[in-house]
Amino acid sequence: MIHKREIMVGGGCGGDGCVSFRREKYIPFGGPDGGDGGDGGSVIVMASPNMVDLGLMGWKKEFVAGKGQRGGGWRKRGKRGEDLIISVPVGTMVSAKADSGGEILLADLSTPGQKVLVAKGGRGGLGNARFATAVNQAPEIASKGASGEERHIVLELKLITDICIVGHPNSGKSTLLSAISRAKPEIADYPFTTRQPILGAMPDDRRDFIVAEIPGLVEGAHLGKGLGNEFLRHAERTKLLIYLLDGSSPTVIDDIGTLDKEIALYKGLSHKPKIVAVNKIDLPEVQARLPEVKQCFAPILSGLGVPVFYISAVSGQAVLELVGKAKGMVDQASQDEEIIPKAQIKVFRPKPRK
Ligand SMILES: Nc1nc2c(ncn2[C@@H]2O[C@H](COP(=O)(O)OP(=O)(O)OP(=O)(O)O)[C@@H](O)[C@H]2O)c(=O)[nH]1
Ligand SMILES: [Mg+2]
Repeated sequence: MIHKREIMVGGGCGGDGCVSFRREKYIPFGGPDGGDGGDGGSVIVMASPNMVDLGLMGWKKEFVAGKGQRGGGWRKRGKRGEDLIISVPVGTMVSAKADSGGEILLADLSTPGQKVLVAKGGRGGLGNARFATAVNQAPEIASKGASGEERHIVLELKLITDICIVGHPNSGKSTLLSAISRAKPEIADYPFTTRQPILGAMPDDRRDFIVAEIPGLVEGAHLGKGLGNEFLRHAERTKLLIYLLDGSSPTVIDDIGTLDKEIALYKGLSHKPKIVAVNKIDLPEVQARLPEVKQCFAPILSGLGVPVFYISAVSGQAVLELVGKAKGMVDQASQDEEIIPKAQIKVFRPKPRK
């Protein structure tokens, strides 16, 4: 899965203006009638619901929109150049690289169909008809079409989800995702089966909730270990985190600490609402240790206001209760977001270069 791409975009050149004179029988000195050139097309980046990966836009590095056509006689204006639309997944942040090396956010394409113009086409040149004056009634000049804007653009995908399941490798994230959503991820008894984020839609009467599983986190993930923080970026814009713990892990009590540390160390994740789910309680050895685990977790988690569920993703035990709570917390988080408006993102719209 490709999360970040850098591309060059260029607006199309404007078409040149035309030098032409009206020549008709019985109309001597018909005058200048050269038309203007058409404007160049622009490059537009658009969020498409059918895209899930920036890799799907191909490996082209340069995207240039169509040129405007030359003007013609009879004051005919040249045809406008075709716009070039680049489709990207919903959740793509579009920035322009500044000369200083920094990045300026142009748009956060968070809804399907949302567009941003990233390189404007050049204006068409003027035909000689425009240059006629009382003193110069037969100008033989026309202007050239302007070149289009050129920019270095950075596209970064950060998935927008309602729920994100995080956990150590093999804890049962894919099994839980397939139990609660329509996704059919690969499930296997070895770590790192899932190597890229997987999205699933969880149906509900009102709307589908979008659930994601990100690959297993190991200690040091925020520093890039294991499959690393490459994927934690996709948890940045979720409304709820489900910490999924493997109940059969001999270190289940410590596991929650290491998992939480990785999440807390990654920017912007520590304040997210969370639910803890201890998985695989269908196994007899997990059942045997359950009272001890509960005794340990209950006081800490209730003190923090974090709900905890003891579930089996395989048998479905307590999964419905977990889902009910998760949906409620997502709704609450959405309402809170509406009350506290998001920090205003400054959108720069630089003027095209002359
Ligand atoms: N007994 C039991 N086994 C489970 C349960 N949930 C998952 N498993 C098993 O645990 C193993 C790992 O499950 P996955 O769903 O692939 O785990 P994962 O967390 O997605 O693993 P990675 O993608 O490799 O990080 C598989 O053999 C599953 O069958 C459960 O509730 N009970
Ligand atoms: Mg998996």
